[in-house]
Amino acid sequence: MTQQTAPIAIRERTVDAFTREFLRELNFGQGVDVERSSVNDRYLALARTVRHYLMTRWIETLRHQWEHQAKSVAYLSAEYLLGRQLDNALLASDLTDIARTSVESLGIDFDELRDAEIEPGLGNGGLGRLAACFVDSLATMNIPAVGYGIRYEYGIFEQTFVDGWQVEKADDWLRLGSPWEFPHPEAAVEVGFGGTTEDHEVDGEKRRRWVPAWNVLGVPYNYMVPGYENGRVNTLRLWSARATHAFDLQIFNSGDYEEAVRAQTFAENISKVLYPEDSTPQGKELRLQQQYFFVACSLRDFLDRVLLRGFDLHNLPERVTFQLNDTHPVIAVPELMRILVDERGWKWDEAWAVTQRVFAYTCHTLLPEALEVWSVELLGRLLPRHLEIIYRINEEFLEVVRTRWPDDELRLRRMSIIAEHPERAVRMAFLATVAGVKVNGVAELHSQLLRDKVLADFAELWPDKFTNVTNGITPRRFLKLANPGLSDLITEAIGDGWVTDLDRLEGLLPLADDAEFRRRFREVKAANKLRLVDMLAHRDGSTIDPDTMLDVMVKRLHEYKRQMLKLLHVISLYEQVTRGRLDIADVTPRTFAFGAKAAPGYRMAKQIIGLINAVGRTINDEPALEGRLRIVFPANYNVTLAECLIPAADLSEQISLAGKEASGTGNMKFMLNGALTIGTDDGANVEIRQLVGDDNFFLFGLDEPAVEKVVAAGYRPTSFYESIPNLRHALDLVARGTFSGGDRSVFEPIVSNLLSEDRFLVLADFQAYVDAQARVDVAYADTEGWTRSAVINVARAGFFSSDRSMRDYLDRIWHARQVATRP
Ligand code: 8GP
Repeated sequence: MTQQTAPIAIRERTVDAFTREFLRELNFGQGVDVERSSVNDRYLALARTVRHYLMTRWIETLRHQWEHQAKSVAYLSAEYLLGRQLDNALLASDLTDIARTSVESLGIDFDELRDAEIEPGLGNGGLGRLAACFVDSLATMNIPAVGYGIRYEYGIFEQTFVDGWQVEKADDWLRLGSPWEFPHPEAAVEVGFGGTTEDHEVDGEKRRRWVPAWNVLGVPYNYMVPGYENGRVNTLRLWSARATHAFDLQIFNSGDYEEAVRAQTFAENISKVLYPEDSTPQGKELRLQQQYFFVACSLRDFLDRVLLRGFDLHNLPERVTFQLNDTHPVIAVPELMRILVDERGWKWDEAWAVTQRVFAYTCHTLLPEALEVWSVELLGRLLPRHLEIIYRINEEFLEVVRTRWPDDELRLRRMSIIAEHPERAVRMAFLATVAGVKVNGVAELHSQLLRDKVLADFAELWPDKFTNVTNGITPRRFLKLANPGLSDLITEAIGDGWVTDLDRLEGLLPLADDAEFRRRFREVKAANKLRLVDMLAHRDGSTIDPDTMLDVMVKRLHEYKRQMLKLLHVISLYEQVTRGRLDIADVTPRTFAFGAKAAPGYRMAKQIIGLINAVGRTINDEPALEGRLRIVFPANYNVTLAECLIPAADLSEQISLAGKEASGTGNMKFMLNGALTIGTDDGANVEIRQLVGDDNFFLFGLDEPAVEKVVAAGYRPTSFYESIPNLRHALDLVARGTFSGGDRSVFEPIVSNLLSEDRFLVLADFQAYVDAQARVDVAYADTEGWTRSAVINVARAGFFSSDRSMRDYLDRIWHARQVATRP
């Protein structure tokens, strides 16, 4: 090879140089001049300018990675909920001020350009946003890593409300072009589907092979993942599906245009749209296609392009860990076995020994219905060779179980990777557990429940396989970017080291007792509320009163998260005030904010959205409540809205039924931004409360063992309905059609579900919740005490940095090392 040329040096970091570059992009990239450019032209030019500054670092990082061949992390995730890129790229490259001055010197509104970006919503909720925080931390911590996923043409649907009901619109996020992606069609990878398997001979040895019936191409699109001011830019590689042949010219010439492009449409459907499901798998063929498509491309990419030519794959475990983000990528396990055994001619045991050491599995749920299974029929049809391999893995695994527990048929059936009922199906979580070098839950309680319940048999067999890594969030996006006011205040007090070492927030603890600091802390909160008022007015035309307590519940709409519990509390307040049983003067003025998307096929969740909006209309129109109680429910909750809402919040609602929320990460974002939590003993709430102490957290409700007991004893929701008058009155209001123009049928499914089944014990926890809210009111009335608690929350939030999560993954699972990339 000839001597490598150094990448073009980093451009001058001056306003003039930036302006020249920006104008060049506008002129030569967009073909317009400043005067005639649209906002989108300007946004694209700005984004490309910033991109240029990062480019050198990206090339350097890739070169460094290639030269060192250090142990890497390959994060396999079907979702990355990235949020807007421009702000983050500006922050990472420390160009925000230069860019602003430059653009404004041309008479262009900088903030308008920042707002022009359509966020890439390539994820549903917690799981996808976690992946985005993790890649940010990996880059910031100088860890050689690559994120692999799918470039969905349509991300999570755009939520709109029509008469208060959710109506979904396609999220055409690429319609104006994305300046952040780098397509590499020349590096496309071919992936097979369907067909048959057969024996054949290679050098006199019998081997199995797969003869797929059809193929698609995976085209990689690279995205920069800039570390925070550290000169490193990692890569996120998302795959887009294309047909191997654009269309059949002969059929086209014969006039059957639709048929001629059928194969193309069929192939491109694979990466067309993100499944909008959160916490339930959708057993759709297309989804399995998506999963296999992206992991097959990613493995191929890593083995053929990232590794040096001639790399001895026996050493793969020293070179990479493929981290499986939930079960979506688990089909990578039989795929690697297929590559090693069928394509490379390895002995089964040899291949399994390597495979078992390169995968690790993160589980993100506790809901049994969320554990993915694929019917044997479907898997065998789409991936026949993989099914054979899974059978063999299972056979050998069951042998291990049999040896350990002879004559325990029941256990064998419980642990088999293949379920027999209601249909023969592959349990992907079990496959991941058998193949993974480690299995982790995402918060202490969750990991404990995985060990004790969901995967108890496996934990008994392999206790050392199980570990915990509590989730985290990136302080770059969720404090530095989202809350500049608080960031500045913190930096003034303790310096700016917290941005990459969040534990330093502890330094704020003494300031909780400093009246002047608390005053300024409140000033920041008040300013953030005004910013939110502005945003909501612009975005939805809705108004909120910034002088009220902002009480926020934002997350996916799911019964286990219990938006209904909060709503019943609001309805109850309304009922008591309008019936004259409660003096409005005694009610703490509050704005109740909701943000939530429901899976399009989840009827109860959509009903609940309808009810929140209906109650909102009624309450917000009630003159007696003006300035005292108000509901806001901005449509289409996403990362961008979160970045504005969370910094303005006073109270964070984390009220899932104990034992159901694996971790939660919103809870951490609120804490970091100085909101107090009202929450159950669930997920990472447990750890938040341990860190801030009982005085700075509003705990309520049944804990997990108590929930188990109530359920085991035969839970009767009506007993709570009958014995708690305020609960009865609130539910009766809904039942009588108060919020549906007198029509009782509209919300009847909600009422009857709560009274008959109430799977998530809303009624059982109602009184405890109301009591806790009363404690919130008392605490809030003491402004200084409240602020003190808020400061303590921020000061204790260091543990929840995703940098800490990465350190835990490194120590407990990956054993990769940080490497310096700076030349
Ligand atoms: C979510 C969990 O519900 C949430 O508690 C956690 O914070 C987040 O993952 C990140 O760990 N789980 C899912 O989104 C999930 O299970 N999605 C579907 C695959 C089932």
